[in-house]
Amino acid sequence: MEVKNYIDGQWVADNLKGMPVINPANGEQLAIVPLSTTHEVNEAAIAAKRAQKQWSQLPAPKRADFLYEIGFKLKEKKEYLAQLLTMEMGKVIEEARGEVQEAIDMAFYMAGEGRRLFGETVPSELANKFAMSVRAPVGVAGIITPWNFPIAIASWKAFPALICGNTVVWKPSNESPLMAYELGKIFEEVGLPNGVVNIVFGTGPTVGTAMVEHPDIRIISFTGSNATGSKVAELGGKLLKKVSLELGGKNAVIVMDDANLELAVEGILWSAFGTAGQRCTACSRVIVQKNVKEQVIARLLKAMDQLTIGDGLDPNVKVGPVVNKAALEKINHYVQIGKQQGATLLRGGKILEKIPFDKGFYFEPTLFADVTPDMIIAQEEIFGPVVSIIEVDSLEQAIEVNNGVKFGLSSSIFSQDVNTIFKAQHLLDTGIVYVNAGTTGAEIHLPFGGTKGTGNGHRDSGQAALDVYTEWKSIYVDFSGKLQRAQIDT
Ligand code: UN1
Repeated sequence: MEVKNYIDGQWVADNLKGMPVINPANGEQLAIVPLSTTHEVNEAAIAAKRAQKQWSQLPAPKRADFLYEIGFKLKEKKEYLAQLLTMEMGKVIEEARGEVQEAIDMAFYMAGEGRRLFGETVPSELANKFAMSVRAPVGVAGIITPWNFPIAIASWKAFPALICGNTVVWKPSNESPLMAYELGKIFEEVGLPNGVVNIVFGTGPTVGTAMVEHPDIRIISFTGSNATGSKVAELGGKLLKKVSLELGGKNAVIVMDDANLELAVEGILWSAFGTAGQRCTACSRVIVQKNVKEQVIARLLKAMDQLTIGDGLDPNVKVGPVVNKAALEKINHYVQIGKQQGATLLRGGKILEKIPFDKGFYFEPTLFADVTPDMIIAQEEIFGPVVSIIEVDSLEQAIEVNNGVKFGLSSSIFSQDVNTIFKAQHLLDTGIVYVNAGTTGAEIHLPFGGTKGTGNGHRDSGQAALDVYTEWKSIYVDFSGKLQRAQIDT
């Protein structure tokens, strides 16, 4: 398969260098992805700018019609897309289906916004004067999406951008270009006008930077690493662009003495080892109250021993490969640091190198105990199937440990006590809090994002996404027939 750029309604990739796309489960080459230059970014931005005039003038319910059609197509192709998604980035097929469903949900949710996009009407302080606010598109939106949720996160960004009247230049990750390619084909099939969405494949330093620098791209929405995110913010900030960032996490499940331990362990397992731990929302710390620590560990180990590792296309497999060799090495590096700093390795901790794992990128589900809150493995994002057990005495201490990291994406507490639960949800400093569920599983109609180092105050998803892709316009209509001076002639 040869993946091409989609610019102004044409599939193009002439004279561009290509890069192989590898199935992380078995090392097979799936496709070649073009490595575009600033030239392609410029072409895409010009096309998007040209298309934006007409697109924004189309009534929002008509823009919504395209999103409904996109949703129907995604539904029709759900199984095909899910299989391809598993092949290109490794998550197990059940989760891949869930991810495509997330994109379907977002298409229909944002299509519904076509008949809402609420602004405000307020009384004016002056007689015979009308005051209201409406949402106006920002213009051309540049979206930069990661490989771990290649179709869901693209939908979180592109669909609200479109319904709000923006056009899009999209740089997908080089690790997961096939979802972008397929989504591009869907845009074409539903007859989205040329230039409304443009897809440019390539590297962050070249394509990403050119997007942030391009004068016609007025907003950048980025999901990815903190290192890249802060570069985007720096450059975008200097150019006075709107920049929406969704970065790392160091998410914890808190298990209190009174928790349903069976449920807690299920929640930990699902949120720690789902997508092989490569979610921003993955649980990588278990903060457990002293009295139940040994029980939690024993149950976790038993459950971990039953996890089948392998190619995610096999429906019995629960943990797939990680995305590539560099990811394997990074995870391994953190495991070595954990050991050096005195954490006790209870399970896993190794790269799987023997047949049938030798051609892919597999890391054993890993559990550390005796981890203290300040250890590197309890502070930095590992982005792999590695969990650390941290013991605490009280709820207060649990919250302190939870909040004592630079990130603030997701947190979770297992308890049966209403006071404990409400106190925790109030004090946990994260953008998402789960009660009696793991740290993953966000639904598309609530804001998604986090505090502190997880971002810069913006949110994907829900109504909050509309704030990213619109400017507020306040409109005053004076029908008094005379000059009325606000704050003076009252
Ligand atoms: C991510 O972790 O990068 O809540 C996105 C979840 C998914 C989305 C995760 N719905 O885990």
